Amino acid sequence: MWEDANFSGGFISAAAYTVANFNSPGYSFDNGHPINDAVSSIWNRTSQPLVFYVDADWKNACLTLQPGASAANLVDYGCNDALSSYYDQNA
Ligand SMILES: [Ca+2]
Repeated sequence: MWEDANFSGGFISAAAYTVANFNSPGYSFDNGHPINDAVSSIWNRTSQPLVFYVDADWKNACLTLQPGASAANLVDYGCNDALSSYYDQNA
């Protein structure tokens, strides 16, 4: 996940397939900025479909990314600088 559109700016490689709340210790971009309400582009490099949510605890789904799929600009999905959790759809 990146802080800016087109896979640029601060970056975090999220190891877990499920994160309930981005507003948690350790969830910062590599530039130190918090990721909560700040993600602008995503590439799903896992082998599972991931659902991304505007609120913590998997509330208010915004988009689903299949394995290998990406979203270059979350403005296109209506949830730029808004994501707070994600979930492995097959979990
Ligand atoms: Ca952003």
